[in-house]
Amino acid sequence: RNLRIAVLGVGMMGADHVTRITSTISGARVAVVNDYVVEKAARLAATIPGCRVVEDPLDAIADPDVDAVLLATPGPAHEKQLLACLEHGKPVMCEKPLTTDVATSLEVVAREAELGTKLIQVGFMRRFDPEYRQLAALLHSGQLGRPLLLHCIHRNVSVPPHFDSAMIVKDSLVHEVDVTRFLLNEEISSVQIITPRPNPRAPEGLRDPQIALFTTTSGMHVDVEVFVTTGVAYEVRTEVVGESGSAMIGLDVGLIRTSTPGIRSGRITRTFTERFGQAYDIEIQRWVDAVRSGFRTGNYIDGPDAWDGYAAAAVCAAGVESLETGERVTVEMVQRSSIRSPDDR
Ligand code: ISE
Repeated sequence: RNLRIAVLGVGMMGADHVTRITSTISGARVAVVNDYVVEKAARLAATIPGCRVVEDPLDAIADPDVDAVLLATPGPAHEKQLLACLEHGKPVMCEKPLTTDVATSLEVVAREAELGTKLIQVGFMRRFDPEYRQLAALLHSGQLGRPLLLHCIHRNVSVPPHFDSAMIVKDSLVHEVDVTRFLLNEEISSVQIITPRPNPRAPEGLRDPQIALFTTTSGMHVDVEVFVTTGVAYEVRTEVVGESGSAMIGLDVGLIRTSTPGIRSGRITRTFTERFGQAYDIEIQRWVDAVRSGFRTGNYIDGPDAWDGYAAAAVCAAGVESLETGERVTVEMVQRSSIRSPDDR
């Protein structure tokens, strides 16, 4: 039987997932949609056979005709909704962030551990992007030697009007936090954010661009340029420098060379839904497959888990602190071994 999914929050990302599940993903359908703007949910539901609106997100989670939940609501709503998913035993794909602060992220991790079953996957989609997977495979094959450095660029055309300087850390830089942990396989131990002269085109008061410096536990260095108001293109590049070689992704997206001497030009994506469309497709298909077999095997996720969401929150909290002081800030995290499941007792 097809997995019956409730999609909570049908803004840009949620609506994109509804289309994806309806037209690309096999083995699942959108059974319920919910949004705090009820009319928006109703308009969308009317276009999908067998889909209905449930007005209260907690009722949507508890609904007996919902097998799994896709959370694309604003970050501040996640904590309550994730805890409800755990309470009702519903597998959930949670768009980042897990929650908006460290304490509540840890609370979610601990509550899930008490259940003894991982129900929560976090939507760090770059881990599913074919280019990132190639980069990870190359690095992990040892062909670059041991990694020393990561250089990253993360540029957006624009951001919504409510986007503030801390959101550049928590919503945008968070992806490089996860990429660092995924590629280097280590926790980030300190963060420093440098704020150069802001882009005059950025809204008043927005510290954009920002330069972030991470140190990992074994002393590797990561630098990131995050610049979210370029007005030009969506550009995400990552270069790994190892002891015996380097490799970069994000440069040659549909590259076209023109015949003009000295000019290299190419086609570049404008949005993250376009650049990472394939990553989202792979992410959601694998999640659906995992959840469907999970009802037999007890394993409902295939990707980053609640701990990855918590670690990202801890690094971003240090980043936001550094944004205020300009100093390097140590990341405060509990030991993973302190999170106990019933099996450990
Ligand atoms: C957005 O929320 C995302 O997740 C995108 O991947 C990122 O590029 C953008 O900066 C964020 O606002």
